[in-house]
Amino acid sequence: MTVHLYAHRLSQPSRAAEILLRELDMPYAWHTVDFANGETRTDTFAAQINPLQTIPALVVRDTTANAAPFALGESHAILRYLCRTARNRDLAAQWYPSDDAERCAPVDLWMAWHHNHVRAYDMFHDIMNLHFTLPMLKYELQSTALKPLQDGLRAGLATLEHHLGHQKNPSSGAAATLCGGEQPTLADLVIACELYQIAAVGYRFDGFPQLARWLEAMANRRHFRDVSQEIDAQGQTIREQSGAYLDLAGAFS
Ligand SMILES: N[C@@H](CCC(=O)N[C@@H](CS)C(=O)NCC(=O)O)C(=O)O
Repeated sequence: MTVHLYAHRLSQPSRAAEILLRELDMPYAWHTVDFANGETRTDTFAAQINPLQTIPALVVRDTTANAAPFALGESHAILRYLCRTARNRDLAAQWYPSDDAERCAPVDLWMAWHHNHVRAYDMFHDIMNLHFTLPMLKYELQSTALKPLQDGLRAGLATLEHHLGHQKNPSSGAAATLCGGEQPTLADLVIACELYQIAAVGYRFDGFPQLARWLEAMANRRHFRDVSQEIDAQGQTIREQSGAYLDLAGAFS
């Protein structure tokens, strides 16, 4: 049985899936999908990998049996599937306590919340567009394109800050986690991957100290760090070439 991950390191939900595979110590075959150039929109991809035409996508192939491969799209479904099938049950239960309805419910809650309140305000592409394709309109677009997204995300950041401030700190002295446990869960993972995307280009969260500490703790996990190297490099390039025209560091101070 081989798990194949179709993904890209510059895609937030792709990184969440890859980080989890590593955290759960699950072997996997990696396939880079050039989503920016339409590879997910090809007939082959839709027919064989993911009819929803997005990454990440997971395909589990059993080479010993004649069974059709099991294919799955949507990062949240993939993350839950990995936790449900991982050999190391204790480790999987830390990320997604599926046998404990009360502990699992807040993980599901924050995962559901993530798509509408954090992912919806993805600013990375607008920053890239500002920088690469519309150099003469940078200042104007900062206010028309980025400001509404920043304002939308700020409300979500405030919710997270308030929530984290009311979570008990783990006995280890580490940063609080979203669902109150000693270890992060899938909820922490999906939201951290999303926010890290804009941290990579220089956004800081100084006005949200609990959130900043929580994100730093997530970003310092070994697998998170390793899988984030490409987004770090991409973010740095954009940051260096953008000069000071974008107020990234001060936007959430
Ligand atoms: N809700 C989906 C979102 C996936 C998504 O937006 N993936 C982007 C890359 S970050 C993609 O595949 N885009 C290709 C396209 O839209 O053609 C998930 O969580 O998996």
